[in-house]
Parts: sequence; C-alpha cells; structure tokens
Amino acid sequence: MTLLTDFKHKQILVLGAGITGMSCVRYLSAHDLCFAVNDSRANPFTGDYNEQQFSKDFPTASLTLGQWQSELIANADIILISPGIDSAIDEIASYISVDCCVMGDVELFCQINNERGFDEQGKSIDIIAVTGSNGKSTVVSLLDYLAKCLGVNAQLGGNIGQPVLDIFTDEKVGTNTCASNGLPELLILELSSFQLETLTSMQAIATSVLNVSDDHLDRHQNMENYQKIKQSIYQQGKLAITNRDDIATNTPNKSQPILSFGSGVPSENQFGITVHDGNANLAFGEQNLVALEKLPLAGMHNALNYLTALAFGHSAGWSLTAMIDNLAGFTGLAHRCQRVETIDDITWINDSKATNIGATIAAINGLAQTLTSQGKTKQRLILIAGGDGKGADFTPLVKSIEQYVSQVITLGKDGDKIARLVGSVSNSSKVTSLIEAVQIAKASANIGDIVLLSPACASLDMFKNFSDRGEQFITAVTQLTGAS
Ligand code: UMA
Ligand code: ADP
Repeated sequence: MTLLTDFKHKQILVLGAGITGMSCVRYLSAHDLCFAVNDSRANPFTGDYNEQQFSKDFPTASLTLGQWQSELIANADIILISPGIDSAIDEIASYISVDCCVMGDVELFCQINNERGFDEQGKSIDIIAVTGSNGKSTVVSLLDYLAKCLGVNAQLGGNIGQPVLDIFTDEKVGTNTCASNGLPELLILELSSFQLETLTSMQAIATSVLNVSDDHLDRHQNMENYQKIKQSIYQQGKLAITNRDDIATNTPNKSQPILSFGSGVPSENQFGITVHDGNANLAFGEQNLVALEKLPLAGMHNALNYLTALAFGHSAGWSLTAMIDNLAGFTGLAHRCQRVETIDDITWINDSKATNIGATIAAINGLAQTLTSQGKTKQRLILIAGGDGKGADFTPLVKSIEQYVSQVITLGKDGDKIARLVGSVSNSSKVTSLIEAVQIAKASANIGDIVLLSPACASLDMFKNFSDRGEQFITAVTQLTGAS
C-alpha cells in the first residue's frame, strides 16, 4: 500500500496554518484527502487571505482557529505539525494518542520521495541538506545560484521560506515549471532545528551542520539537546560535510565518509584557506582556487560559507573550475551585513538577520578588521543590539564587544540583559525604539565610524520579522542621514 492510499483511511490533522500548514493543506487537497486544520492563532494567514477564502478554496476541510482543539488532536491518526509549534507543550502533548504519527512537512516529503525511488516508474529527487546556527540561507542560496550557472535543474526548499511539499503539489496540478517532467533533479534543502525534530526519513547525498552557537534554547532547553538535534541530519545522508573549526559540527558516526572545511590550511581532500604573499585564498588540498579579495562576500564567516558551498557542489559532482568561475556573481542576501547607502560618511550596516549571538560575533569580528586609524583618530564600531534572545546566554558576546565595540545601544525584550553584561566593558545606552537607536548612534558617530545593527536576537518582540526590522532600520537611517 502506498503512503497516499494509507492516508485515505486516516484522520489527518494539520497543526498550524502558516506557510508550512498551508503547503500541507494544498498537498492534501490536490490528492483528494480529507483533513482538519487547527491553529492557536486567531489570524494565522498572511496578507489578505482569510477564513472565507480558505472555505472557498478547500470546501471539504474543517478549519478551527484561536485555540488548540484537544478533541481534534486526540482523534488524529496523523498530525502534520508546523515547525514553529512545540509538540511538547501540554495543550498538545497530553492529547496525542499513542498510535498517532506526528510528522513535519519535510518528513512527509521525504517519505513520498523515498517511495518514488523504489517505484520503477518514478524517480526520486536527489537532496543536499544544510543546517547550522548561521549561514544556512547564504549557503543554500549560493548553491542555488551556482546550480543555475552550471545548468543543474535544482530547486531551493525548506526553512528558506519555500515549503517542500509544494514541489509535489505543483507536479500534481501541473504548475511546476522546473523540468520537463515537472520535477527538479536536485533539492537544495535548508533545515532548521525545528524541522529536524520531526525528520528521520531523509536520504540525502550530503548533509552539513555549518556551525553551532546558542539559538532557540527556549524550545530546545540546553545546548547538548540543540546540538544533538542538529547532528541528527548526518544519519540521514551519505556524506557528512563538517567544519574543522567547530567540533560541535562533527558527525557522531565515526565510519561515515567526511569532507571537511575550515579556516586553516587544508590537507589532501579538504577545503580550507591558504595565505600566499599576504593574500588569503580558498583552497582544496594543495590546489589554490581563488583569492578571497576577488569575492564579494566579506569576512571569515563568508569564506567558510564559500568553502561549504564548494564542498556540497563537489559532492554532487559539479566541476570545481566551473563553480569558481561563477562564485563572484553571487552578491549575497538582504539584511546580512549589508551597507545602507548614505551621504554622511558614516558606514551604516544592516545585519538584521543576526538573530543569535554567533551571527553578531561574526559581524563584529569581521567588520573590526576593516576599521583603520587616521592620524590620532581611530575609526569606531557602534553596535545596536537586542530583541528576543530566545533564552540565550549572551556572555560569549562580551569578548568581541570589549575588544572592538566602543558603544552599545540596546533595545527590545532582552536589551537590558545585554546592557547589564557589557556595561563594564563598553559605553551602553538603552532605548525603546529603533528610530531612537539610530538617532543616538548618529549623534555619537564621527566620520569614518561604523554603526552596525546586529541584534543577536529575534525580532518578534518589536517587528513582524527580521526583514521588517531591517527595512525599518534602512528607513530610519536614510531619513536621518540622507540617501546617496
Ligand atoms: N504558531 C502559533 N500557533 C500555531 C502555529 C504557529 O502560535 O497554531 C506560532 C509559532 O509558534 C511561530 C509562528 O506561529 O512563532 C510561525 O510558526 P509556523 O510553524 O506556522 O511557521 P510557518 O509560517 O509555517 O514558517 C515555517 C518556518 N517558521 C518557523 O519555524 C518559526 C519558516 O522559517 C520557514 O521559512 C517556513 O516554515 C517554510 O519552511 C522562518 C524561521 O524563523 C524563517 N525559522 C527559524 C529560524 O530560521 O531561526 C527556525
Ligand atoms: P541562517 O539562514 O542560518 O539564519 P543567514 O545566511 O541568513 O543564516 O545569515 C544569518 C546571520 O548570520 C547574518 O547575520 C549573517 O551575516 C551571519 N552569518 C552568515 N554566515 C555565517 C557563518 N558561517 N558563521 C556565523 N555567522 C554567519
């Protein structure tokens, strides 16, 4: 019996009606399956979409909003749970029956994909999968860019914002433009720790944990647990791509084939960095690939992102030369250490996507290398940070701030925590809005200084999301300083 035939006899509940939940709804509906949907939010939809439109689009599906429905949860045989929902909370966990199968959308996608691999008529989609605390979106987007340059029929999916089930839904309803048979050859998959919690059936060509630093500890309780969830990606792939600079990215399976990257000089069959005549290069074994100064993404963290993408491409059989030829064409993603255009000779950097301490440390350390001294005046780095810390311990930030930051402006739910920690090593001021933060930074910055928005926190306490925070920063900076 196929998975879908089995589903016809089951009570299916979709928990969550956000991006993921709605992709499950579209998939189930395209395959004529009956299901119910429950979201604890009164209005989980994006844009103008609403309950009336939902009823028109999916007339046979029942939709309950505003609170968890214990009866629906208790009666479900299959629960398709969205990543943002913690299935361990009492209102859900205590009602799930022992026979119920709780899975995420990526798990369902992988089960269907594996089934297609066994079926001689069908063909499964190859998968490369990336997780880690930081750099996921940059690495998968770079890989997607390279795939396009090299003529590989690939598609991005997962935490980057493109739910994977849409690939099979689009094939079913005939809207996939990707390939002649309606499917991509390769899925470049970004996975969050939330998605990995419900994933066991992926069979990827290669997987990687890019790095591990404090994040989402409000959900995963402690670092040990968080690291274990991240490392569970390795048992679901053939090749493990690991970071030599971060032992937390090692695979627990000692006999698994490994390809590694790191900031040191690479040994044979490793990716790394070499320095010749003062110039740093990306390298593979003894082979120098390209000088870092020729590539647009700055900082050691981005050098590592380049190396990871090359390692993944290599594992998929792409030519190293062809990848290197195209590497410089990828200019990065918005809200990741991007310069705001102004005319005030102060460098304003929008790094709103820095939602954890690892990203903020990478930004501070990277930008500090660009600060220079002119005569007696040394350029300074002013940091704007704070928001929802998601239970993180901010202590590791202190060293970088003490070394490189002359003033910290804090805001948001956990702004006080940061201010208390750094108060003894740097000037700090607390504000209640991003506009105020920009005003204070402008008042104290001199020509040549850098003002960095790199919050080390999620944005949801004050903004719709990290993009909204980044856009509001750009608007405030542009209004106050004038655009070029
Ligand atoms: N929520 C409720 N009640 C519900 C359902 C959700 O309160 O009934 C809350 C969640 O706790 C969460 C929010 O609503 O705060 C959104 O949760 P969701 O699971 O409905 O989110 P989706 O809209 O389906 O988007 C999810 C990912 N969101 C999360 O994991 C929180 C998106 O990643 C992802 O792009 C999308 O699926 C497609 O795969 C976003 C994210 O912030 C970018 N990810 C985190 C990160 O990168 O750090 C993990
Ligand atoms: P993710 O998808 O994992 O959140 P992004 O590529 O969106 O990663 O980048 C998020 C933040 O992390 C940005 O502030 C970016 O500058 C920073 N960053 C990117 N790559 C790395 C890395 N390899 N190590 C540390 N920080 C990084």
